[in-house]
Amino acid sequence: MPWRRGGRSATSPGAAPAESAGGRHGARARDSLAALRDDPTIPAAIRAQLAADFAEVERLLGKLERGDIHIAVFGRVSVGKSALLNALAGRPLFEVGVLHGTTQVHSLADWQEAGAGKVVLIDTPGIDELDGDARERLAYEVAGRADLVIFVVEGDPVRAEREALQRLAAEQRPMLLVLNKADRYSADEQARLLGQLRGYVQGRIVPENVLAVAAQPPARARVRIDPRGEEVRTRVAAEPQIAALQARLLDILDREGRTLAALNAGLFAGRLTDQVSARILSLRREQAAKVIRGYCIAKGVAVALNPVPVADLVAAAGLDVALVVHLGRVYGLPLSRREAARLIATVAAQVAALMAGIWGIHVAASALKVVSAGLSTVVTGGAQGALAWYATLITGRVVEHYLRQGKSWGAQGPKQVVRDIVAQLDRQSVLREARSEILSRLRR
Ligand SMILES: Nc1nc2c(ncn2[C@@H]2O[C@H](COP(=O)(O)OP(=O)(O)O)[C@@H](O)[C@H]2O)c(=O)[nH]1
Ligand SMILES: [Mg+2]
Repeated sequence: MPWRRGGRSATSPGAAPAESAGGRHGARARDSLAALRDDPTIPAAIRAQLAADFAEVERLLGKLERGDIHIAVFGRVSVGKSALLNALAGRPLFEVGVLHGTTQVHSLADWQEAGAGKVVLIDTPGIDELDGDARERLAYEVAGRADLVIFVVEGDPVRAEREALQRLAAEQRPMLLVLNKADRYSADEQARLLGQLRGYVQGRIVPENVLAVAAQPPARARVRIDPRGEEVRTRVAAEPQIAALQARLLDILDREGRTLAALNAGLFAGRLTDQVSARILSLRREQAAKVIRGYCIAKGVAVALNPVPVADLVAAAGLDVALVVHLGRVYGLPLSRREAARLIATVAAQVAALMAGIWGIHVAASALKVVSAGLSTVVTGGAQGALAWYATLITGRVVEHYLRQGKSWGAQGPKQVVRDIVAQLDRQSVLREARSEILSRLRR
């Protein structure tokens, strides 16, 4: 007879779910998922790149809405994962004894209680059927979906099992560790094995969640004497011994079911948020690099055509409100022209201090050095243009840094930011690239 959830009115969702921990967590998880789904600042390109994850967002929202709980079994091939799910379901939903199992999902409608969702059982292939990489992917995939993982072993865990246990526990996935085929062990052996398993997962799985079961004990032979006095042998299917696991699962589902589902959805939303922000950042970096380069070229060519005294170069290169406003848009932090002008004044002061003050002459000399023979106006202009390019690049990168920190210079202040960025840039190669780019444009 399949076991059922429910029967405890205190946990029925009608009983002020918003007040319960599960309800609160659920609401928070729903909010973060909905925020991801509806965020208008996530570019379409990123939504397309992460299409599968955004589909998962929809799925999880529906699942939270219904209150479904997903339980997955996990473990080596032939430990009895499918048999255990069948025993829990009370009917043969999953094929037992197949060597190359696949991931299979069955919903248990008859676990349904009024208002609460389904319990969904997920069977997985054995982890040692696959090569190492695939095993890892699978571990991640299963763990990423299930609200609760039942890790099944049939004895001392082998290396592959220990690795998978560690990995799943590291993902903070709620987990039960089940020793199956208990019928093969004496009471003493069982106690010893359970002790070992509990020690092994100490700090990761609480002792109550490490249990012994017999999902499909072998049929027993029964000998009967018939009326003629002859022995008749029959095989009697043995009942699964899973009462302890059922009780534990019911308890977990009743008390924490909604919290588990919310935790799972929350973990997913957190991971996806991180991924989305990483991608947005790299997309913005790419766009910003293009914008800055565009301004470097424009500025470099303009200065090359109208060479200015070196002293004016910084001002000419630095006072570029348009660049700053443009970068603000790339980073989704719009800047007014006035704000941009103030920002530029700050940056220009620092860049000027570095360029004109300490090594202004040195930079100018190195920019000019290569072209010392037969200086034509165009070539001199090219060298000056290269300096303007260099200053624009520094300005752009510094402003980008400021924007990335959410319009802040951070603890070190603008001076240090400018110094760091100047130190990151390979001056000679920037000047070389600038010169050749400018000259090629001038020749055109
Ligand atoms: N002795 C014993 N055998 C079991 C038990 N549970 C499952 N088996 C057997 O173990 C084998 C593998 O079971 P299966 O559920 O297909 O394992 P899976 O690969 O982990 O899904 C089958 O032959 C089952 O009959 C159990 O509790 N005791
Ligand atoms: Mg199986």
